Amino acid sequence: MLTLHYCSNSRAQRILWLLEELKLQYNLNVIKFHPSELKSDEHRKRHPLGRVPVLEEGEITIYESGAIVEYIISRHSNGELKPKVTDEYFPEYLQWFHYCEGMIMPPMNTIVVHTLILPEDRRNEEVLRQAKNLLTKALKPVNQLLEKNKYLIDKFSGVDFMLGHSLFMSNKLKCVSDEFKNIKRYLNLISEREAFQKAINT
Ligand SMILES: N[C@@H](CCC(=O)N[C@@H](CS)C(=O)NCC(=O)O)C(=O)O
Repeated sequence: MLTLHYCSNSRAQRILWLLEELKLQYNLNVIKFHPSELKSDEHRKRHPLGRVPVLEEGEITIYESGAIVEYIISRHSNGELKPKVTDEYFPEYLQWFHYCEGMIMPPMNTIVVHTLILPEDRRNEEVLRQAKNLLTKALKPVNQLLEKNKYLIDKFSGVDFMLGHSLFMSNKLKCVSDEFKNIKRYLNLISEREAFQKAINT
């Protein structure tokens, strides 16, 4: 049985969304987004940094949201949600899958730190301005991509759980300007999915 260690409003939503789309059976362990639970000895045994998401299956414990998405798709999706290596969309799949943690999340993390996490007297306006600027630049090619594609690659795929969710988080932080019309259209599209709604409302 799969067990997902989960916090609301976090990257763990990516995994819950995927489990729901695939209609898999799973246990959900909801953890409070607070050091008392995330940094507990119990949770640090699963993730040495005390973070989410973490997935367990039998003796296997795996963290890093991208690795978890790949693991579930490889072992539990019956060939769905990922192009074959010989498929023309395979390179695009890899690129946009990794663009999420590589290009979107670093400035997003800085924005979260300097708007929500640090006490007000330690927030830095200049650092925040640079991070917002960087995020806007990183979103531009995604907006262009969505000019030609309904989903992030030709079909609904693992990229949507990763990059798609990071677009949702960016928008929630009010970092997707109205000029990114294709991203807004895409966010409306994924919002119609029942599995996505379940993930963002848990
Ligand atoms: N690259 C990791 C990032 C994991 C991560 O930073 N998760 C955040 C929630 S979105 C967390 O657990 N933060 C708690 C903390 O930093 O104490 C992944 O994709 O899984």
